[in-house]
Amino acid sequence: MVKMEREEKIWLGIIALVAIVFNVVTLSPLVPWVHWDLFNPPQPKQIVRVHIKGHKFFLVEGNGLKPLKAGTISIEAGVPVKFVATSEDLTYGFGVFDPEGRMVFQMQVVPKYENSIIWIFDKPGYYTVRSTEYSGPQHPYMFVEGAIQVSRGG
Ligand SMILES: [Cu+2]
Repeated sequence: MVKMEREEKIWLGIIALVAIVFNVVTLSPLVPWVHWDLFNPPQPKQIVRVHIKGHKFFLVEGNGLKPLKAGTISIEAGVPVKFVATSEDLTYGFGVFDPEGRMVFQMQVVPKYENSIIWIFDKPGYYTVRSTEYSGPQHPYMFVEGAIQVSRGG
């Protein structure tokens, strides 16, 4: 057995302590999403499918695509909604911004893949959709003001 110096033992102890503390903190209810991730993920009451192609956002309705405009997506506050975003060509971002312009969430939209996120809006209002991943010179125009109308839950 290799004989350890006193400092080595101390460092080994610190590393072990950091590992234990890290695991306890990341699995504890101190992190708000741990409960969802580990125990009971909310069941979405509504699924919103968004498709992106040629630097434009569309709402998927049946087998058709409807260009995303102000108020195209209607949601109730307090209801878990699953957003499924797909891309036909490039990697984009699907970012949602609240009426004050703050980002609420965003996800990367990788082509030929169902990218999804479940979200519960807590505040009514018109939310803006914007691409949050640079996708070429047309990227800054990937911006639909007030695309999501969140109404007060019943
Ligand atoms: Cu973009």
